[in-house]
Amino acid sequence: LPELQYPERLNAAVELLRLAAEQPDKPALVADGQVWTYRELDVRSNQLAHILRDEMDLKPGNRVLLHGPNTPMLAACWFAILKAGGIVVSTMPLLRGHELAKVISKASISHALSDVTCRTAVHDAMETTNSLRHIYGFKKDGGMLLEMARTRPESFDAVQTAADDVALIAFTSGTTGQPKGCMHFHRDILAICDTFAKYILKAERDDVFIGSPPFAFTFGLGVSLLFPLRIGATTALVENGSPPNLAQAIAQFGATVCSTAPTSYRMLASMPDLSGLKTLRKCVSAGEALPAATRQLWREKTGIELIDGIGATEMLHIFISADEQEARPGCTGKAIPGIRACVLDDDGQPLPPGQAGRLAVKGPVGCRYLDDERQSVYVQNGWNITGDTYVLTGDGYFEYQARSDDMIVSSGYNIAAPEVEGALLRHPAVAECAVVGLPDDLRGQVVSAFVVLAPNHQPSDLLKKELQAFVKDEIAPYKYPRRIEFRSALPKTATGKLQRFQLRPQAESSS
Ligand code: 3UK
Repeated sequence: LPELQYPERLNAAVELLRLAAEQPDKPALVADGQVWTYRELDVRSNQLAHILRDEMDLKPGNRVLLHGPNTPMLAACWFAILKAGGIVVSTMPLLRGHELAKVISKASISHALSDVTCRTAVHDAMETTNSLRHIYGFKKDGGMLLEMARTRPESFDAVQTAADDVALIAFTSGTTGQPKGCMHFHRDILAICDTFAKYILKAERDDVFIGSPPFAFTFGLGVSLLFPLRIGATTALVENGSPPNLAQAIAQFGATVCSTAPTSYRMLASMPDLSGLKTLRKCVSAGEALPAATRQLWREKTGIELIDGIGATEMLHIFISADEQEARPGCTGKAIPGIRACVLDDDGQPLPPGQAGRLAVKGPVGCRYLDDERQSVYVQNGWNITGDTYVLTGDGYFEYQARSDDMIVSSGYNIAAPEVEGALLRHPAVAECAVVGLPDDLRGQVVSAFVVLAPNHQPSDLLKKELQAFVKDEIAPYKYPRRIEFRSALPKTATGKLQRFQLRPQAESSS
């Protein structure tokens, strides 16, 4: 793609704020009680960059921890760090001290900018790490740090980084074990805007973006910061993206483009009154497989066809997707423009359409782990092996099966956990569920479901039988869960994904 030919010298923060000159008074960021125009975002991030360089002694290439919920100030700091030549390391707002400490030492972090609401965790982390030298706190509307910044010059000579200098280190959410740090370049930040956002999402300048995932999850960074600013749109930032909050904020800001996870769409759709969502026109679902039932439910309730897309921290953002016209239930979509994708067997040979195998992708952005040992597992012969099992159809659609480690082999049958979950979710008594293969002498593994019941449903043996019969009716009978256990909650990552490995007997710490 011609748009992916970036100049050798490129600072993503400067590029993303280019439209500030053209539309200085247009709101770039809105949040509860705050409106930041394009000019303000540009000027404040320049002033903050002065503080980073002059007060905090930031040198190009230093790694800066950015910690807090999505707020205008967090966004301004993100731009300031890149303008000053630093590398952004965003962390999930709810991380505890010991989890932050791991990130700080793995990424050799020297500086931190933290929302005061999460400062305790940063201070706890400092006690066990020694690389961190400078910490500044800020309030969501700026606080002292912004007061200080306001006294600095309004312009800043942004560091002329190379297009392939590292701009950010993103940590995976640990769906299968320990979080891993992934490095991405300045050009990668623009590349995701100029591929997925440009060709699949196709939002416009008048759009108001909103979403639940924090910037620390690259899904959220893209949909709530990079995509809207790249096209000069407005983004509404929410600190807590739970479905009720998100619904309230959509109505408050008149949001038109919403991004969140499948479970969240399911919960939004079950609200008694959906009139607050009427401004929405485009909705992106990512993070986990989108059950066909959720796609259908959302379309029935809102008239909107979800844009499903599979992305990964390793790939920065979405690489297989389909717009509203091309969407096909049960399929994630096709390789997006600029990306090549195929399905490989265990020896790395391409499989013909119709056969399940390992998804492999290649494009402008790829995996670069901080630690080298994992690199050769994810990247093989130049292909990124995402750890997902897919079937490629004859006409180029990728049909999701499961995370490769969530394929269950029972009595010689291959069963994809998400398919069984999808069937269970169609039963009204099921609010949430997770399916795993538990070791079994007879069958090797036995399909086992952990079910969270919807309000007004009580656990009973009778209900177990009913659910089993229900699944047998919905999908091939051999896939039904022979074991069912009721739980009040399921183990999840900070990004809200199921941690199925926690439900298996010994938690593995691999990949
Ligand atoms: C799974 C999906 C089926 C899949 C992400 C959009 O989720 C993101 O990144 P993570 O590193 O996890 C990656 C893994 O999550 N997955 C994500 N989306 C889908 N599975 N259908 C989907 N639509 O196993 C993948 O390998 O946390 C998503 C943008 C940026 C991201 N980082």
